[in-house]
Amino acid sequence: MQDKKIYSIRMRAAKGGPHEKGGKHISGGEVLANYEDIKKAVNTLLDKAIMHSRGNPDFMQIQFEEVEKPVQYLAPLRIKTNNVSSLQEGHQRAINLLKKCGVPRPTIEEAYKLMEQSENSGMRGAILLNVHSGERVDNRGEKGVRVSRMDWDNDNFNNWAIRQKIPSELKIKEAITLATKVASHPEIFAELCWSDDPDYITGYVASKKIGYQRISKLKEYGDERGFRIIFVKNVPNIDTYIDYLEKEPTLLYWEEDDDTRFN
Ligand code: PML
Ligand code: MG
Repeated sequence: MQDKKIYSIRMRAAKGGPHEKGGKHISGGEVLANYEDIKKAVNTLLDKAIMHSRGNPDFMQIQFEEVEKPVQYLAPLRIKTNNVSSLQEGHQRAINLLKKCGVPRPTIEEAYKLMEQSENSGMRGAILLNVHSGERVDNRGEKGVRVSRMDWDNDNFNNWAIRQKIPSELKIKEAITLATKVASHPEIFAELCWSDDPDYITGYVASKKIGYQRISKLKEYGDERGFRIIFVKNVPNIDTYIDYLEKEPTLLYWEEDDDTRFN
């Protein structure tokens, strides 16, 4: 893939009209592909959105564009699954992991307050929180920041998944790809995420320090509220984060030798 042009293919789907006209977010997706794989990528994204547990979309946009910046290649974060037996235990585990990443307790409380206050069931992107003050810093409102332009070759992911004894599911591939990109920014402390899909209750806390720590229960079945909170260091220009998260083309690549799993 290295010598060829690479294209970013992105999809967003909503119900009740486009997102910007108040439609409910149904699905979003990202693929990086060679020119000859664009058709396959479009189909993958179409499939993802067309039969979704959040509902059938009546708006969908799939776009592609050439990626001009050089691609950064990253090894996937090491992975651990934390099996918990209740929602409360799940969140306690998440809080402890965030503390391990250096997020102060008051900031974690601010993050939870923000999520509790949110009536929004259709947040598409991530919230960026200042790790020191607990203040939201992205100014993106309901839209949040969409981490974009990243992917992981299916075969390489499948080999990795077999080795880790993890289901070879697109959802997991996408989540680890995104979390690895986020965590590789030197000034990002941690990420906390759970899905907005009503039939998916596993979430995670991730960082370079703790790896990708899945937590088997972070919400109840049927709940359509999902969140992604990225804890960032205080920097003079927040656009440097946003630019990295949205624009830096990133591909994951796993080699058996750099397998550092510890579960
Ligand atoms: C999402 O669906 O938006 C996020 C899924 C996060 C958890 C994936 C996993 O590790 O099972
Ligand atoms: Mg979703």
